[in-house]
Amino acid sequence: MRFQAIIFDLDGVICSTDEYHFQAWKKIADELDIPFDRTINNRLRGVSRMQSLEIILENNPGDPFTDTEKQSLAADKNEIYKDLLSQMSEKDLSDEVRNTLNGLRDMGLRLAIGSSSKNTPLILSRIGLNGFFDAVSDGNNITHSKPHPEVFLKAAEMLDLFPQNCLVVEDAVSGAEAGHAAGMKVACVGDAAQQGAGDWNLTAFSELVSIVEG
Ligand code: B16
Ligand code: MG
Repeated sequence: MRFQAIIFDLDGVICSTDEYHFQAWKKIADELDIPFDRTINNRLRGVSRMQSLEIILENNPGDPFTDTEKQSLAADKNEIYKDLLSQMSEKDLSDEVRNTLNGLRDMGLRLAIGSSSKNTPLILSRIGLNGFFDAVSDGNNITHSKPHPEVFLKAAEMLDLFPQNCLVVEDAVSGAEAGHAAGMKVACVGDAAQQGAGDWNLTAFSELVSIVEG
């Protein structure tokens, strides 16, 4: 087999929480009269909460915000986002993703999460994947978010594997850059696949099986 482990991004790969990030930021931007659309939203994929806010504020027509005001806006966004997450259940894990994850595990691969999100534990428990992964590296154990490779290097370290034996799966261009900077091959889905950012650009999650078979 071509790899010993797969490190999955969470938002936009395992589940569609990327849409909830968009809705929550949209509400904050609308309240501030700042233009925000799905094209700008694609730049927020994989980057931290505070960096996402900075990207949104590039279009702020008014006076600059203080650091305290920015912290408060990010906290407000997270409350809206967590409210949206509270509606999630095991039904939000698609059959395709569930079956593919189980198939990859049956093939002997180790499976990990590499996400910039501090809400990773909450999301994994809502979709019924708490305890499923062999390692979880997320926004709570990193100091640099994607495109920095830290989150993926920490996941490989937790698995006790060399980076070159790990495949990253990403929906964000910043995440694909992070995987490559970590010395890993990258398979992309969604926006990053459309941008051609991966070594493989998938149209279906289940294509991962043939990639690892080589
Ligand atoms: P939080 P991923 C990332 O998760 C999201 O793509 C990105 O939009 C978000 O800003 C970031 O997590 C931080 O999320 O506010 O929950 O800590 O795609 O790396 O799984
Ligand atoms: Mg993502």
